[in-house]
Amino acid sequence: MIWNTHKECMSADEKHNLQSERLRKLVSRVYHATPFYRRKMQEMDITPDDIRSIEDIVKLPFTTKQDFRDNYPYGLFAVPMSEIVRLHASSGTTGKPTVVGYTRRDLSVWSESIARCLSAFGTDRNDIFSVAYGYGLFTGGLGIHYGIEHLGATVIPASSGNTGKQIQLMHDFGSTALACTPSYALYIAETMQKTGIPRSEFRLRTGIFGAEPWTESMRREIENKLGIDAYNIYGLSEVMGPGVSHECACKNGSHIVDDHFYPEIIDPETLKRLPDGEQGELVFTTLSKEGLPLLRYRTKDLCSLHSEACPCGRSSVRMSPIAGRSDDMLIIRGVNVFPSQIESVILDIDELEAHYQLIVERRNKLDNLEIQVEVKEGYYSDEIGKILELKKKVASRLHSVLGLSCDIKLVEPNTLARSEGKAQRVIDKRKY
Ligand code: DLL
Repeated sequence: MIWNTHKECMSADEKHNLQSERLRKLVSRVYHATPFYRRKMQEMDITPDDIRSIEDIVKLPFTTKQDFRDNYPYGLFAVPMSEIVRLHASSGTTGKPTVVGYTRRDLSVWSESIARCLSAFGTDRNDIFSVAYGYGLFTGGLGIHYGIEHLGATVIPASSGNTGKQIQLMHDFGSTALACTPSYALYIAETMQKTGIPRSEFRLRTGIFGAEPWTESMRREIENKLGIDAYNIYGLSEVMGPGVSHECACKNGSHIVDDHFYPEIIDPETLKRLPDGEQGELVFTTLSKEGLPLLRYRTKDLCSLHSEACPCGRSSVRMSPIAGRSDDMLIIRGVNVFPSQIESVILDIDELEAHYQLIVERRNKLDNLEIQVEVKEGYYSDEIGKILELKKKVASRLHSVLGLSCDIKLVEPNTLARSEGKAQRVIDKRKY
């Protein structure tokens, strides 16, 4: 089913007019309400009058995660705090998180976008959704939650973790849809098989998976193991959260909600816009957001855009699956991790050397991050108690910064391989 036929199946002309009008209003709004953008536009010698149609978007400045850091926490907001009704946050490149704020109207656009996704997945008000994305500062749980309510379906706010209980809830409450990261879905599937409860006692039909990259082979594995139809949902906190794009029954790329989020692909080196079909860095302009409107936000996600007609009838531009990132961000169990965050924790601990290595692998279907770090001469001890104590300290500091537990392996001084060029800090052994 199509949730909003008028908006999702617009003709190219109608879409062009709507996007152009929204862009004009947006630029005028940020110019007057956000000193950061006014300054950037003045530096480029442009005013809102230079922006007449959506094609003029290439004249506008880019926004990056660094800009969030420089304006932490609320410097990019375009409304007074009295208009902001919700905050979320995601990982920044160092200690400080990226803070995002929503007005009441932003939340309603968000719910509308999610309702469009869920309809495209073939779910409706008769469905019962288990939401096993994390609730809290992460946008996954609450974002999808309110979209499900907007659809009129039933939501079970299970949040992530406690897999045995997840399975019991899905079984007893008759969940027909599961929303979580694809890697967690695989783990749930395996645990489900171990419980011995026959598949016929579950009503699960649909999976809503995203927040991390996954491949067709992973989709097949999840679909076979859980006996469901699995769909991709994409999004990022800065732009809104989940629901920026979604697959439809054709599973041939993800439709971008492009009346609200205008996509471009650029070459990450030259910053020049690339034509449809070419892979590059995905950039979004939030055409209607009030709280935190963004001009040309560089997502660092690599993919391509496609605007040929889709048999489902939606006329929105589609994006290919994310092929990688143009920065070093890792996604571990759905949590975004920058190696620089780990480095700054290590450098802050007196007993540790700045020599470390991160090893990411999938154990038992779940991502595992092992941090190997050298202990300074003089602090390394044969006494098990002392080493355990240091390990506990490192683990707890890292947990508070990353929001993720990881395995810490303290090693003797001068044992990690030294590199003669770029240090290879990250060994990612996962196969998607
Ligand atoms: O992960 C929002 C989300 C929640 C999307 C639940 C889907 C489902 P952030 O924590 O800000 O927001 O992380 C955003 O995650 O730039 C991508 O690199 C990656 N990502 C998100 N969805 C997908 C996906 C949420 N479907 C970052 N495929 C993005 C591949 C994804 N990567």
